[in-house]
Amino acid sequence: MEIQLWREILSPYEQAVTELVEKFQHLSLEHRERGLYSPIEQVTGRVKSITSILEKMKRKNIPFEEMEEQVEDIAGIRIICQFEEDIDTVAAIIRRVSDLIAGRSDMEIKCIKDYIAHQKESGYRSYHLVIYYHVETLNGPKKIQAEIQIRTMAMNFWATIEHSLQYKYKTNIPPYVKERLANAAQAIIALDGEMSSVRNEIMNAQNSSLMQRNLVMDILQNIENLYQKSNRREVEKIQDEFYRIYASNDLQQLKRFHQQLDIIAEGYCAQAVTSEGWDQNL
Ligand code: 0O2
Repeated sequence: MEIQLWREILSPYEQAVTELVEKFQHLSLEHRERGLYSPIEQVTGRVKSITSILEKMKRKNIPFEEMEEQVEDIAGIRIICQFEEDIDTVAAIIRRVSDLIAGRSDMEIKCIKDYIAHQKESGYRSYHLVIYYHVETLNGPKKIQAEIQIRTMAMNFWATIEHSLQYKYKTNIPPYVKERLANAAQAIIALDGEMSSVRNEIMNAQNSSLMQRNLVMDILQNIENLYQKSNRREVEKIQDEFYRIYASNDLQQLKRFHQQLDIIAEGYCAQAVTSEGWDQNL
């Protein structure tokens, strides 16, 4: 058997994890920057440890030559959502990205394992997509596999605890602990259901606080721009007015103030262009 150069084998997987985590984090940021609710709460990734790869190969009787095809989760991405409905949204985004540009996409779905519709015997629930992902390496392009796990915060809580117990007890989790875990899994289903039932209220509250944050940032930026171009006294008055409205916690008033400030800023902009024109004509 050839010597296994693990660092070389795993390097493209490390690259894939870094790139994929960044892609999904960017997607989440884009939502927030546009003042939209993001279905992605948190993204993490890891390359499976060598012992964990070897352990899986032993358990599933996988020969070395087939490791990269059969161990599908060497690169693993975990996307945590607030609500169960968000899981479908994220999965749909991944399906769209891989379908939309089929043939040109750097991502292609190999298979889906829906452990939410089909909960595992252990009580584990999560939505898995195994994808093929293209990375550029020093030796040229390489197509590798990555597993994307999508789950709610509550599902993640359960899975994290259960996973650590698997380490403690190996495969022999005592029956009374198994039963407790099964009960906890039921409680997680109920919790996710409860949270979904107040999803609209929670989303509205989150959206308005996000909108307020974006408005405030925009207003402060506008005030700073005005400070460069106009009379200091006038800008001070505008700033005082902003702090007064901000303290009143009235989102509608804040929106109106934002619009007025935009008009003032445009006025200054037009003035600057005209005076530049004058300067050139002189
Ligand atoms: P780690 O530590 O996460 O890297 P399997 O036969 O179940 O081991 P399979 O069929 O190749 O694996 O893929 P599957 O079922 O999609 O599982 C891969 C990963 O899903 C696991 O990785 C876990 O992260 C998670 N998972 C699957 N089943 C369970 C479960 O019952 N409990 C918990 N907590 N997590 C689960 P690994 O291999 O465990 O390693």
